[in-house]
Amino acid sequence: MDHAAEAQRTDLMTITRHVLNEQGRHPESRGDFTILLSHIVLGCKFVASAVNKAGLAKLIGLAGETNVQGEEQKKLDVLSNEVFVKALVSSGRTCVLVSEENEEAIFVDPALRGKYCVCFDPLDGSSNIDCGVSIGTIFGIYMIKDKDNVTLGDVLQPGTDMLAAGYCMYGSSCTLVLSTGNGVNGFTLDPSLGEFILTHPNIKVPKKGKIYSVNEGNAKNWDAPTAKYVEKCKFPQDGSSPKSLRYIGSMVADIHRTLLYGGIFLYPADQKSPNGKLRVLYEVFPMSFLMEQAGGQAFTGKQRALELAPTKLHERSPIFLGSYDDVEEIKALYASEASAV
Ligand code: FDP
Repeated sequence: MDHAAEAQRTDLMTITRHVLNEQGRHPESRGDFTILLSHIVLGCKFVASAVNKAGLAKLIGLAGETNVQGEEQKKLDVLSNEVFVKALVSSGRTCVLVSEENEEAIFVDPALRGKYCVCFDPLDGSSNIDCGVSIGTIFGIYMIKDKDNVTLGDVLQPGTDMLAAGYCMYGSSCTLVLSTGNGVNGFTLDPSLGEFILTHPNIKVPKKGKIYSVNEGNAKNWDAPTAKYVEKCKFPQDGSSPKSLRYIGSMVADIHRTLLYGGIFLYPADQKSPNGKLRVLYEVFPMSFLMEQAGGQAFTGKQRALELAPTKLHERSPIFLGSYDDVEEIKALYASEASAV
């Protein structure tokens, strides 16, 4: 019997144990973050179970409402949002919440307030729900600046102020990827234990990838650097092989693949959407934080994505993120266009 392998199988690193270990790096910490995270994990487990049962329980389909972006809202979106808002408020550790599904920020009742702010998209990739494609929850966590004067400014902080970010992907397995600012770790839900177990320690995105990921249906409206970059992916002039195209159209799934296999994910600006499509607070920032923590980069076409200073809750931004070298290439194309004008 291989005793070393056996010991590993029986010494399970759950997500709570991992975060408690991380807490050791901050001797002043009193466990508030661990409690907050355990409520997020509960929300993820609930949504994972609802997604698995969706077809059976008739949860898929329209709920007859539209969300703040004017998109059709699905029943699963509504349910997931309710679950996360309740889980976050009841943690007693949050103060301001921003959800993709709520036009206004939620200011937690003072009696239940804690020091954290959470921006989240409870169920991203909703157009994929009805056909069973992977979808996910994305979240970013900040600290309030002044507990006696809580304002919208607490959630309109630049991404560089983020304390932690993560996503949970509801796919062929349920995977939670988390960074608390000290690298990126992936945990897979063991349904028999009901626990997320560390399965992808210290994720590093390959320095250069072989995949590009973009909605090419928008190509006619792209700006010149994006169009040139995608052309280079398909017809490289340096003797390298063309890149493969993979686009799921569900940000969590496309970013998860990019983190593990490398490459680049692009949702650029175009003539129809000058600010791109993806939302800064609960899509661009958390994913950029994770990508940087994994050794990659995230760029808006103008600047490092995490340095954006959002002024509106549901603000959008173009985004290019992934392997370090691949993002360098698109940065160079934007820089040469800027120097040409
Ligand atoms: P969805 O509209 O299905 O909710 O911002 C949401 C998002 O999906 C992302 O998950 C995804 O990356 C992107 O939009 C897909 O947009 P396109 O359909 O325009 O490619």
